[in-house]
Amino acid sequence: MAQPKFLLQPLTVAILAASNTIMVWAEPVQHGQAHVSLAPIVVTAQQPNQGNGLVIQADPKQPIQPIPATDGADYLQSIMGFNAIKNGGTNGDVTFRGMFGSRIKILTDGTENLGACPARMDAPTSYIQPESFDKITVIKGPQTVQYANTGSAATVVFEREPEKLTQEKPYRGQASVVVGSYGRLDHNVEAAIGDESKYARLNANRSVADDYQDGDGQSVHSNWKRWNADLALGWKPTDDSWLELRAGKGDGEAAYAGRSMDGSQFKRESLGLHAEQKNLTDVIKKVEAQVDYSYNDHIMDNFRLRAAPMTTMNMHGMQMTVPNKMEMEVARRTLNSRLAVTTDWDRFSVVSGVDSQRNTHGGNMIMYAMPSMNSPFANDLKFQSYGAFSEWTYNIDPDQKWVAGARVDQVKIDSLKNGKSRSDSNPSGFIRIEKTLPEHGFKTYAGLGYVERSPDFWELYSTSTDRGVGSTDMMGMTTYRMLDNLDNLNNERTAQLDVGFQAEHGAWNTWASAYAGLIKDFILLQYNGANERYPLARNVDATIAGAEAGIGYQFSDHVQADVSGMYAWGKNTSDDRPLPQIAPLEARVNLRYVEEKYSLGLLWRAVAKQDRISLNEGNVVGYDMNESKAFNTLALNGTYKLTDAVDVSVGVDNVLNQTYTEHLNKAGASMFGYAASEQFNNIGRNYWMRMSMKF
Ligand SMILES: [Cu+2]
Repeated sequence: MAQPKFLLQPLTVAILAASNTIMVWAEPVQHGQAHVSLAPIVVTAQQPNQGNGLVIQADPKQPIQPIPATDGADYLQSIMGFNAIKNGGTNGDVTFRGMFGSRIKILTDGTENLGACPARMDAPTSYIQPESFDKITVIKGPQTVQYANTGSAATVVFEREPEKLTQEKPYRGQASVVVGSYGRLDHNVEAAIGDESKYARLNANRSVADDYQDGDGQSVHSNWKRWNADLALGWKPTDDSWLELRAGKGDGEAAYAGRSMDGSQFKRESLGLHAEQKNLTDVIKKVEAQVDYSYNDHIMDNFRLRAAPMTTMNMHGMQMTVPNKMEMEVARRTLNSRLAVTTDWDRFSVVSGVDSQRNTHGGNMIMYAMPSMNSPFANDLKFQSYGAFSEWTYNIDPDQKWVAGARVDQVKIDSLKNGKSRSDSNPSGFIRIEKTLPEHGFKTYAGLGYVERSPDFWELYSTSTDRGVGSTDMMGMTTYRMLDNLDNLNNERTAQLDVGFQAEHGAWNTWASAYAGLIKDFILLQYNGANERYPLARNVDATIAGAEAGIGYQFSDHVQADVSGMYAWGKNTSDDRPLPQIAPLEARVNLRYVEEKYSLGLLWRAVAKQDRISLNEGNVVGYDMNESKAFNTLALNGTYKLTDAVDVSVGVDNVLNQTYTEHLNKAGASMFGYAASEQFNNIGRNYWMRMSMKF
């Protein structure tokens, strides 16, 4: 990977160091302040928010524990309901309530960037550096239809906001450095300059880490390097108009303990134009339009970040042992567009719009020891969708409202290898009631949603089927690619009930969100062992249910405690067995002491065993290989506010140096000495420090 010289690195450190020195010296001793602002905390639990438990909002510019996130999946795991299928140190693939992949819509500023790897090494979250965003919004369940191809489990939006600079303060920004065990070093800079009517903003970051060690001191193949740089040019000709042109680039490499290859390139190029006009008339409150282009170019191989496995070949009658080097380059070019209009009329607020997604995927294969197996780069699949939606909010009174929405997506998938195609019309919709009892500090909701989705790229591309046209390779293995069988999988249809509440009463706050769903034609993958190169994909019927909940108590102005938990349950009713790849019951206990200048925190994470498994079944990335054991980990954190603008946070994760693996960790690749079905372990005790400065 080409690592650019990161010129900002020494600069950031210098700025931080200099400003600290100045601020510490200049710190006046103040007494009798009318307003006491407490030190920031390391975020380890869901805070009460406006969204009554259905909509979770998080501030990605605050540190989390474990160690501040390097990608979107890391950050999301700090939110109850999320887990991840881990590959190694980074680029995990999130699950939400046991649901995986396209069931979770991951959006950055309203656009979706799927990544290119047929094995999801570059899951959508792997291209997201959370600290470059201002806000993360998670909408649980199928309870919004505002985005193309509705997510049935959740919709996650990483958002940046337009700059609000003035001539008095024509700049704004934040810089942070994370230093941690095992060579972890992150730099993040966000800097904007401009005035009331125009601005330029740069987001740049870099993150590196070496292989970590588990609690037994065993090294795990998990190092990574990545960088991102994004520039936005904004124009606000009037208070109500906003236009932003943005361009970004990034690259990285990551070692995967749980795979037979590593990711040696994760190139991203993106370009976008976003426009917004507010208050067009008394009724038309907002018109938003956006066009986003992205290009992902990913290389995976088995020799750049690890030693290639050896293979014995017969060359001119002689047995020779040679390294079996291979690599694949895969790329996806995406063009998404969206137009949405918000109208307010009497007690109705309506967001309606149209959107489209188009992307083309292609790849090559290079086998160094067997050049006859090489295939040159060629495009293989093309996706197109056009959608229209309308989402209505009807305010019955200030404390009660109905929200409902409907959308339809027209999806067309073309195999560019054989000219076959598939077309689907996918409806989705929801209705929910939200109620507030302000005198009791109580908010609640109940909603019903429905989503129909076409099999996604991975379910079509990275699977086999027992029907259709097969091909036999030189090893004598026959595989059937869905590429040739676009019609073999039915659309997956989910109907789900979502209910929840949030309450604050004196020193107590509590929240819960629960769901129960029926999934018709759930797309399930079955791994049958060595004879099949690709998992078998098929439709089954399923029932799912579960909940996330939390309770917090404020002992005093300074001492808080909370407990939160999550549980997801799924059953494959066609075969009368559990749905696979569902993380077990988990609870997190937080104790926090917050003072004006500093805070101290303790996070205890207790995870139960998972015995509801379905052997050798799973999704594109992971499958159940055994029941998993319970474990718990302890983490400590602290912050210190040097000035209003500069704070330091420190953490010790896995304080007791436990050796443990999580249910969803992938099996370690055999070349690293793992036995069959032996999962790699999580990181042992590790330390980190983050310094951040706002300017
Ligand atoms: Cu890959």
